[in-house]
Amino acid sequence: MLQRLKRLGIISGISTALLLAACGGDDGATDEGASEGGADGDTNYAEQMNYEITGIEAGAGVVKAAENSVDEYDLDGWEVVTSSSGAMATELGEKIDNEEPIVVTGWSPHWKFAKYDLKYLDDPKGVFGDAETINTVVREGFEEDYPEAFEVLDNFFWEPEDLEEVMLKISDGMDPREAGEEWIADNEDRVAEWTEGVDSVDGEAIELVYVEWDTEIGSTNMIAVVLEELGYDVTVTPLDNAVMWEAVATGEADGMVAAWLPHTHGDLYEEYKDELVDLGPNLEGAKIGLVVPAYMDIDSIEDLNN
Ligand code: PBE
Repeated sequence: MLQRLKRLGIISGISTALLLAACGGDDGATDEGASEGGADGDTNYAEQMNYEITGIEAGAGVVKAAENSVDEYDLDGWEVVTSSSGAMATELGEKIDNEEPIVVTGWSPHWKFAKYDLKYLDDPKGVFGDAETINTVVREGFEEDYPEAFEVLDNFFWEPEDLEEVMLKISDGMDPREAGEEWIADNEDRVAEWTEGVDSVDGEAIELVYVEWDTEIGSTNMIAVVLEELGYDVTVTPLDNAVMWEAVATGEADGMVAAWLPHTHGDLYEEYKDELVDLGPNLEGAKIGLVVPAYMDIDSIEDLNN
């Protein structure tokens, strides 16, 4: 990861703490709440979960929102433990195999809802926001430099079910590029809506950035294949969330299809909106929140306190 960031020349923009958090995870400081009150012998969900919300990458908007929810709902002793999207999914699967309780920072679209019986916890205070869109964002000057690619990215719009199809293929073990290729082959009409009348090009290089979230692995690789079929030479580079935004704002990268708005990445959008070009939603009806297995006997974030 470091090497990639250095190559992009923007390493100074992120703190060591953030990097450590993004690469490491549990710092061991999460046991406090769990040891309190254990004396009465009856274990409740909170104790079984060690007062831990299973998070993903430290820079993710859903992690920030989960941390806010701990404050807003006065979740005493609770902590959001960061790791990676992959580690979260593995832990979710393991807990479900044993029918044990777990709370994760979740989002849709996501293959986990097709694979497991899950539910969002109600969020009466609205800490996680409402429905989100996923927007396409490019650097300033991209339209002038790459008018054909600009047109395709501007036209790019699909349904949550489309992205879910790609994500399911990848979660079943398919290489992300191959999953994109297969989806494109099965959805020629949809892709034609984005590419019709757009001229082919001759191997011009484009760099798309993303974060290794399941949604973004799926969407970024799919649209990269569409651009490659038009003749572009596309590189896709995974970064930390804040660095992804910075890379497009500074023009180090050409664009991304991973801007969750208005809430999840609202702070980053505010910071960079004057330095980048927002092409609007490529998907509508996305959502973030706290997610638990359906067999858990709670319905609201407020219930985590009991
Ligand atoms: N996510 C997936 C990201 C946006 C896309 C919900 C994990 C986030 O929380 O920032």
